[in-house]
Amino acid sequence: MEMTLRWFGTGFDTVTLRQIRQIPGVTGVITTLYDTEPGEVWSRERIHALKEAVEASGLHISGIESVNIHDAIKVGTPDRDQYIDNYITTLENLGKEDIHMVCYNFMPVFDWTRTELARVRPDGSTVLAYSQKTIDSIDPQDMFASIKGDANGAILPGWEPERMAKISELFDMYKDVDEEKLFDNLKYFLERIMPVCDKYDINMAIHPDDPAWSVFGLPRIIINLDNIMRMMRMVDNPHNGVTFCAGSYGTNRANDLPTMIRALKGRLHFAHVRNLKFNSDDDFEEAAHLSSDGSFDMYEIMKALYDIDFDGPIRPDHGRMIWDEVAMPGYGLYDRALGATYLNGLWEAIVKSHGEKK
Ligand code: DNO
Repeated sequence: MEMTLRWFGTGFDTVTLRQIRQIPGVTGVITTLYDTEPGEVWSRERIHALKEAVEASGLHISGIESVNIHDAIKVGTPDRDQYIDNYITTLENLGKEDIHMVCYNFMPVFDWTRTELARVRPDGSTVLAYSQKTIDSIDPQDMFASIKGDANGAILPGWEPERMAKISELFDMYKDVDEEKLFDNLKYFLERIMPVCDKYDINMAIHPDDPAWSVFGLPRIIINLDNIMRMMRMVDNPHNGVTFCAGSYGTNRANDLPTMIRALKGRLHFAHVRNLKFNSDDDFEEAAHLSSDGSFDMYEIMKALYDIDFDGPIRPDHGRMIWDEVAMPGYGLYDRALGATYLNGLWEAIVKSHGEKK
Protein backbone atom coordinates (compact mmCIF):
# COMPACT_ATOMS: atom_id res chain seq x y z
CA MET A 1 0.00 0.00 0.00
CA GLU A 2 0.98 3.60 -0.38
CA MET A 3 0.16 6.07 2.41
CA THR A 4 -1.35 9.28 1.06
CA LEU A 5 -3.24 12.36 2.23
CA ARG A 6 -6.18 14.08 0.59
CA TRP A 7 -5.31 17.56 -0.64
CA PHE A 8 -7.92 19.93 -2.07
CA GLY A 9 -5.46 22.14 -3.99
CA THR A 10 -3.89 25.55 -3.56
CA GLY A 11 -6.46 28.11 -2.49
CA PHE A 12 -8.90 25.45 -1.25
CA ASP A 13 -6.89 23.70 1.43
CA THR A 14 -5.41 25.13 4.61
CA VAL A 15 -2.84 22.32 4.52
CA THR A 16 0.18 22.80 2.26
CA LEU A 17 2.02 20.25 0.15
CA ARG A 18 5.17 21.05 2.14
CA GLN A 19 3.39 20.07 5.36
CA ILE A 20 2.13 16.85 3.80
CA ARG A 21 5.64 16.03 2.57
CA GLN A 22 6.85 16.26 6.18
CA ILE A 23 4.50 13.56 7.49
CA PRO A 24 6.69 10.47 7.75
CA GLY A 25 5.76 7.78 5.25
CA VAL A 26 3.34 9.87 3.21
CA THR A 27 4.50 9.86 -0.42
CA GLY A 28 1.44 10.80 -2.43
CA VAL A 29 -1.64 12.99 -2.46
CA ILE A 30 -5.18 12.30 -3.50
CA THR A 31 -6.36 15.46 -5.13
CA THR A 32 -8.84 17.05 -7.51
CA LEU A 33 -9.60 20.16 -9.53
CA TYR A 34 -11.87 21.48 -6.82
CA ASP A 35 -13.25 24.36 -8.88
CA THR A 36 -14.64 22.20 -11.68
CA GLU A 37 -18.35 21.50 -11.92
CA PRO A 38 -19.73 17.97 -12.32
CA GLY A 39 -20.03 17.33 -16.05
CA GLU A 40 -17.21 19.64 -17.06
CA VAL A 41 -14.22 18.36 -19.07
CA TRP A 42 -10.90 18.53 -17.20
CA SER A 43 -8.33 19.83 -19.66
CA ARG A 44 -5.02 18.09 -20.04
CA GLU A 45 -3.26 21.41 -19.37
CA ARG A 46 -4.94 21.87 -15.99
CA ILE A 47 -4.24 18.29 -14.97
CA HIS A 48 -0.63 18.69 -16.04
CA ALA A 49 -0.25 21.92 -14.03
CA LEU A 50 -1.69 20.22 -10.94
CA LYS A 51 0.70 17.33 -11.39
CA GLU A 52 3.68 19.66 -11.71
CA ALA A 53 2.70 21.56 -8.56
CA VAL A 54 2.46 18.31 -6.58
CA GLU A 55 5.69 16.91 -7.96
CA ALA A 56 7.59 20.15 -7.22
CA SER A 57 6.94 19.45 -3.54
CA GLY A 58 8.49 15.97 -3.72
CA LEU A 59 5.14 14.15 -3.72
CA HIS A 60 3.12 12.68 -6.55
CA ILE A 61 -0.56 12.28 -7.45
CA SER A 62 -1.70 8.84 -6.31
CA GLY A 63 -5.24 9.29 -7.53
CA ILE A 64 -8.16 11.66 -7.96
CA GLU A 65 -10.94 12.18 -5.44
CA SER A 66 -13.30 12.98 -7.00
CA VAL A 67 -14.32 13.36 -10.60
CA ASN A 68 -17.95 14.03 -9.72
CA ILE A 69 -20.84 12.61 -11.68
CA HIS A 70 -23.41 14.97 -13.17
CA ASP A 71 -26.96 14.47 -11.88
CA ALA A 72 -28.16 13.80 -15.45
CA ILE A 73 -26.11 10.57 -15.37
CA LYS A 74 -27.43 9.47 -11.98
CA VAL A 75 -31.02 10.31 -12.91
CA GLY A 76 -30.66 8.98 -16.47
CA THR A 77 -32.10 12.01 -18.29
CA PRO A 78 -31.90 12.17 -22.11
CA ASP A 79 -28.86 14.48 -22.06
CA ARG A 80 -26.75 12.05 -20.00
CA ASP A 81 -24.69 10.89 -23.00
CA GLN A 82 -23.19 14.29 -23.45
CA TYR A 83 -22.05 14.32 -19.80
CA ILE A 84 -20.70 10.78 -20.10
CA ASP A 85 -18.75 11.86 -23.20
CA ASN A 86 -17.25 14.68 -21.15
CA TYR A 87 -16.40 12.24 -18.36
CA ILE A 88 -14.67 9.99 -20.88
CA THR A 89 -12.60 12.92 -22.17
CA THR A 90 -11.61 13.75 -18.59
CA LEU A 91 -10.56 10.13 -18.02
CA GLU A 92 -8.55 10.20 -21.24
CA ASN A 93 -6.76 13.35 -20.15
CA LEU A 94 -6.03 11.86 -16.73
CA GLY A 95 -4.73 8.68 -18.35
CA LYS A 96 -2.45 10.63 -20.65
CA GLU A 97 -1.04 12.34 -17.56
CA ASP A 98 -0.33 8.93 -16.04
CA ILE A 99 -3.06 9.05 -13.38
CA HIS A 100 -4.66 5.65 -12.85
CA MET A 101 -7.15 5.82 -9.97
CA VAL A 102 -10.39 7.81 -9.83
CA CYS A 103 -12.70 7.88 -6.84
CA TYR A 104 -16.31 8.94 -7.46
CA ASN A 105 -19.69 8.42 -5.86
CA PHE A 106 -23.22 7.74 -7.07
CA MET A 107 -25.15 9.33 -4.23
CA PRO A 108 -28.30 11.28 -5.16
CA VAL A 109 -28.41 14.97 -4.13
CA PHE A 110 -26.09 14.83 -1.12
CA ASP A 111 -22.59 13.45 -0.91
CA TRP A 112 -21.78 12.43 2.71
CA THR A 113 -24.25 13.63 5.34
CA ARG A 114 -23.52 14.73 8.90
CA THR A 115 -25.78 16.57 11.32
CA GLU A 116 -22.92 18.27 13.20
CA LEU A 117 -19.51 19.39 11.99
CA ALA A 118 -18.05 20.27 15.36
CA ARG A 119 -19.41 18.08 18.17
CA VAL A 120 -17.23 18.62 21.23
CA ARG A 121 -15.68 15.51 22.71
CA PRO A 122 -14.60 15.21 26.39
CA ASP A 123 -10.99 16.09 25.53
CA GLY A 124 -12.08 19.34 23.85
CA SER A 125 -11.45 18.14 20.30
CA THR A 126 -14.31 18.52 17.82
CA VAL A 127 -15.58 15.98 15.35
CA LEU A 128 -18.19 15.39 12.68
CA ALA A 129 -21.25 13.60 14.03
CA TYR A 130 -24.52 12.08 12.84
CA SER A 131 -27.81 11.65 14.61
CA GLN A 132 -30.73 9.99 12.83
CA LYS A 133 -33.17 11.78 15.15
CA THR A 134 -31.91 15.11 13.87
CA ILE A 135 -32.23 13.99 10.24
CA ASP A 136 -35.77 12.78 10.89
CA SER A 137 -36.77 16.12 12.33
CA ILE A 138 -35.13 18.49 9.86
CA ASP A 139 -36.11 19.62 6.40
CA PRO A 140 -33.30 18.92 3.92
CA GLN A 141 -33.53 22.57 2.86
CA ASP A 142 -32.53 23.64 6.37
CA MET A 143 -29.75 21.10 6.70
CA PHE A 144 -27.18 23.18 4.88
CA ALA A 145 -27.97 26.32 6.87
CA SER A 146 -27.73 24.40 10.13
CA ILE A 147 -24.19 23.17 9.55
CA LYS A 148 -22.76 26.05 7.51
CA GLY A 149 -21.70 28.02 10.57
CA ASP A 150 -19.34 25.24 11.67
CA ALA A 151 -17.56 24.87 8.32
CA ASN A 152 -14.71 27.24 9.23
CA GLY A 153 -15.32 29.13 6.00
CA ALA A 154 -14.52 26.08 3.87
CA ILE A 155 -16.59 24.83 0.98
CA LEU A 156 -17.42 21.25 1.88
CA PRO A 157 -17.22 18.65 -0.87
CA GLY A 158 -20.74 17.88 -2.06
CA TRP A 159 -22.22 20.79 -0.12
CA GLU A 160 -21.30 23.60 -2.50
CA PRO A 161 -23.57 26.65 -1.92
CA GLU A 162 -24.64 26.77 -5.62
CA ARG A 163 -25.78 23.18 -5.31
CA MET A 164 -27.60 23.75 -2.05
CA ALA A 165 -29.35 26.78 -3.58
CA LYS A 166 -31.20 24.49 -5.99
CA ILE A 167 -31.87 21.69 -3.55
CA SER A 168 -35.62 21.43 -4.16
CA GLU A 169 -34.98 21.24 -7.91
CA LEU A 170 -32.52 18.40 -7.21
CA PHE A 171 -35.00 16.48 -5.07
CA ASP A 172 -37.52 16.90 -7.85
CA MET A 173 -35.14 15.43 -10.44
CA TYR A 174 -34.80 12.25 -8.36
CA LYS A 175 -38.50 11.80 -7.60
CA ASP A 176 -38.84 8.80 -9.99
CA VAL A 177 -35.46 7.28 -9.23
CA ASP A 178 -35.54 4.26 -6.97
CA GLU A 179 -32.73 1.84 -6.14
CA GLU A 180 -33.29 -0.28 -9.25
CA LYS A 181 -33.19 2.74 -11.50
CA LEU A 182 -30.03 3.97 -9.81
CA PHE A 183 -28.38 0.58 -10.40
CA ASP A 184 -29.46 0.71 -14.07
CA ASN A 185 -28.04 4.19 -14.50
CA LEU A 186 -24.78 3.21 -12.81
CA LYS A 187 -24.51 0.21 -15.12
CA TYR A 188 -25.11 2.36 -18.18
CA PHE A 189 -22.40 4.79 -17.06
CA LEU A 190 -19.88 2.08 -16.21
CA GLU A 191 -20.40 0.23 -19.49
CA ARG A 192 -19.72 3.39 -21.41
CA ILE A 193 -16.55 4.35 -19.53
CA MET A 194 -14.90 0.91 -19.25
CA PRO A 195 -13.24 1.03 -22.73
CA VAL A 196 -11.34 4.20 -21.83
CA CYS A 197 -10.43 2.74 -18.42
CA ASP A 198 -9.09 -0.36 -20.17
CA LYS A 199 -7.11 1.72 -22.62
CA TYR A 200 -5.42 3.86 -19.96
CA ASP A 201 -5.50 1.35 -17.12
CA ILE A 202 -7.67 3.54 -14.90
CA ASN A 203 -9.14 1.98 -11.79
CA MET A 204 -12.56 3.39 -11.01
CA ALA A 205 -13.21 3.28 -7.28
CA ILE A 206 -16.79 3.97 -6.24
CA HIS A 207 -17.14 5.55 -2.82
CA PRO A 208 -19.83 4.19 -0.51
CA ASP A 209 -22.89 6.15 0.47
CA ASP A 210 -22.29 7.80 3.79
CA PRO A 211 -24.13 6.99 6.00
CA ALA A 212 -24.80 3.59 4.44
CA TRP A 213 -28.58 3.90 4.31
CA SER A 214 -31.22 6.06 2.74
CA VAL A 215 -31.40 9.64 4.01
CA PHE A 216 -34.32 12.01 3.38
CA GLY A 217 -36.03 9.22 1.45
CA LEU A 218 -33.40 9.22 -1.32
CA PRO A 219 -32.26 5.88 -2.73
CA ARG A 220 -28.75 4.79 -1.76
CA ILE A 221 -27.16 1.67 -3.23
CA ILE A 222 -23.47 1.45 -2.33
CA ILE A 223 -24.12 0.43 1.24
CA ASN A 224 -23.19 -3.22 1.85
CA LEU A 225 -21.31 -6.20 0.42
CA ASP A 226 -24.30 -7.65 -1.49
CA ASN A 227 -24.82 -4.41 -3.35
CA ILE A 228 -21.11 -3.95 -4.10
CA MET A 229 -20.97 -7.47 -5.48
CA ARG A 230 -23.99 -6.74 -7.62
CA MET A 231 -22.36 -3.55 -8.88
CA MET A 232 -19.13 -5.37 -9.76
CA ARG A 233 -20.89 -8.33 -11.39
CA MET A 234 -23.13 -6.16 -13.54
CA VAL A 235 -20.03 -4.69 -15.22
CA ASP A 236 -17.48 -7.38 -14.62
CA ASN A 237 -14.21 -5.65 -15.33
CA PRO A 238 -11.30 -5.29 -12.85
CA HIS A 239 -11.29 -1.54 -13.54
CA ASN A 240 -14.77 -1.38 -12.05
CA GLY A 241 -13.86 -1.43 -8.38
CA VAL A 242 -14.35 0.28 -5.06
CA THR A 243 -13.04 2.74 -2.54
CA PHE A 244 -13.23 0.90 0.73
CA CYS A 245 -14.19 3.62 3.20
CA ALA A 246 -14.19 2.12 6.69
CA GLY A 247 -16.03 5.08 8.18
CA SER A 248 -18.83 4.97 5.61
CA TYR A 249 -19.51 1.22 5.50
CA GLY A 250 -18.94 1.14 9.24
CA THR A 251 -21.93 3.42 9.89
CA ASN A 252 -24.06 0.29 9.47
CA ARG A 253 -23.04 -2.01 12.28
CA ALA A 254 -24.20 -5.04 10.29
CA ASN A 255 -21.29 -4.47 7.91
CA ASP A 256 -18.34 -6.58 9.02
CA LEU A 257 -15.46 -4.47 7.72
CA PRO A 258 -12.56 -7.01 7.64
CA THR A 259 -14.83 -9.63 5.99
CA MET A 260 -15.93 -7.13 3.38
CA ILE A 261 -12.32 -6.20 2.59
CA ARG A 262 -11.36 -9.86 2.18
CA ALA A 263 -14.25 -10.36 -0.27
CA LEU A 264 -13.02 -7.50 -2.44
CA LYS A 265 -9.58 -8.79 -3.33
CA GLY A 266 -8.50 -7.46 -6.74
CA ARG A 267 -11.34 -4.92 -6.92
CA LEU A 268 -10.43 -2.74 -3.94
CA HIS A 269 -8.51 0.12 -5.52
CA PHE A 270 -8.40 2.74 -2.77
CA ALA A 271 -8.87 2.71 1.01
CA HIS A 272 -10.09 5.38 3.43
CA VAL A 273 -9.31 4.19 6.92
CA ARG A 274 -10.89 5.94 9.87
CA ASN A 275 -12.68 5.17 13.10
CA LEU A 276 -16.15 5.96 14.45
CA LYS A 277 -17.54 5.94 17.95
CA PHE A 278 -21.15 4.81 18.35
CA ASN A 279 -23.32 6.29 21.06
CA SER A 280 -26.26 4.20 19.82
CA ASP A 281 -27.02 2.42 16.53
CA ASP A 282 -28.07 5.63 14.89
CA ASP A 283 -25.95 8.22 16.67
CA PHE A 284 -22.26 8.18 16.00
CA GLU A 285 -19.37 10.57 16.03
CA GLU A 286 -15.99 10.40 14.42
CA ALA A 287 -13.03 9.48 16.59
CA ALA A 288 -9.25 9.45 16.54
CA HIS A 289 -7.86 6.71 14.31
CA LEU A 290 -6.64 4.68 17.31
CA SER A 291 -8.81 1.57 17.87
CA SER A 292 -9.39 2.29 21.55
CA ASP A 293 -10.78 5.77 20.82
CA GLY A 294 -13.68 4.43 18.75
CA SER A 295 -15.67 1.33 17.86
CA PHE A 296 -13.56 -0.29 15.11
CA ASP A 297 -10.64 -2.67 15.37
CA MET A 298 -8.17 -0.83 13.18
CA TYR A 299 -5.61 -3.61 13.42
CA GLU A 300 -8.10 -6.05 11.85
CA ILE A 301 -8.92 -3.59 9.09
CA MET A 302 -5.24 -3.12 8.20
CA LYS A 303 -4.60 -6.85 8.51
CA ALA A 304 -7.43 -7.60 6.06
CA LEU A 305 -5.90 -5.11 3.58
CA TYR A 306 -2.57 -6.86 4.01
CA ASP A 307 -4.20 -10.28 3.51
CA ILE A 308 -5.65 -9.30 0.13
CA ASP A 309 -2.25 -7.95 -1.03
CA PHE A 310 -3.66 -4.44 -1.23
CA ASP A 311 -1.15 -2.29 -3.09
CA GLY A 312 -3.20 0.82 -3.88
CA PRO A 313 -3.34 4.18 -2.13
CA ILE A 314 -4.68 4.40 1.40
CA ARG A 315 -5.43 7.54 3.35
CA PRO A 316 -6.41 8.49 6.85
CA ASP A 317 -9.78 10.19 6.82
CA HIS A 318 -11.79 12.78 8.71
CA GLY A 319 -9.50 13.82 11.50
CA ARG A 320 -10.70 15.45 14.68
CA MET A 321 -10.02 19.18 14.99
CA ILE A 322 -7.28 19.43 17.62
CA TRP A 323 -4.61 21.80 18.88
CA ASP A 324 -6.69 24.85 17.88
CA GLU A 325 -6.35 24.19 14.19
CA VAL A 326 -8.82 26.01 11.96
CA ALA A 327 -9.48 23.99 8.80
CA MET A 328 -12.14 22.30 6.74
CA PRO A 329 -14.03 20.00 9.16
CA GLY A 330 -12.48 16.54 8.96
CA TYR A 331 -9.58 17.74 6.86
CA GLY A 332 -7.12 19.48 9.15
CA LEU A 333 -3.45 18.55 9.18
CA TYR A 334 -2.78 17.45 12.75
CA ASP A 335 -5.14 14.59 13.40
CA ARG A 336 -4.83 13.17 9.90
CA ALA A 337 -1.03 13.23 10.30
CA LEU A 338 -1.41 11.33 13.58
CA GLY A 339 -3.75 8.94 11.78
CA ALA A 340 -1.29 8.31 8.93
CA THR A 341 1.48 7.65 11.41
CA TYR A 342 -0.64 5.26 13.44
CA LEU A 343 -1.78 3.35 10.35
CA ASN A 344 1.81 3.15 9.13
CA GLY A 345 2.78 1.79 12.54
CA LEU A 346 0.11 -0.91 12.36
CA TRP A 347 1.26 -1.80 8.85
CA GLU A 348 4.92 -2.05 9.90
CA ALA A 349 3.98 -4.36 12.76
CA ILE A 350 1.84 -6.54 10.47
CA VAL A 351 4.58 -6.79 7.85
CA LYS A 352 7.22 -7.60 10.48
CA SER A 353 5.15 -10.32 12.03
CA HIS A 354 3.64 -11.80 8.83
CA GLY A 355 6.23 -11.09 6.16
CA GLU A 356 6.78 -8.57 3.37
CA LYS A 357 4.32 -8.87 0.45
CA LYS A 358 5.55 -6.72 -2.43
C1 DNO B 1 -16.02 12.84 2.56
C2 DNO B 1 -15.52 12.10 1.42
C3 DNO B 1 -16.51 12.09 0.28
C4 DNO B 1 -15.89 11.44 -0.95
C5 DNO B 1 -16.82 11.38 -2.12
C6 DNO B 1 -16.21 10.61 -3.26
O1 DNO B 1 -15.25 13.29 3.35
O2 DNO B 1 -15.10 10.83 1.75
O3 DNO B 1 -16.88 13.40 -0.01
O4 DNO B 1 -14.76 12.16 -1.33
O5 DNO B 1 -18.01 10.79 -1.78
O6 DNO B 1 -16.78 11.01 -4.46
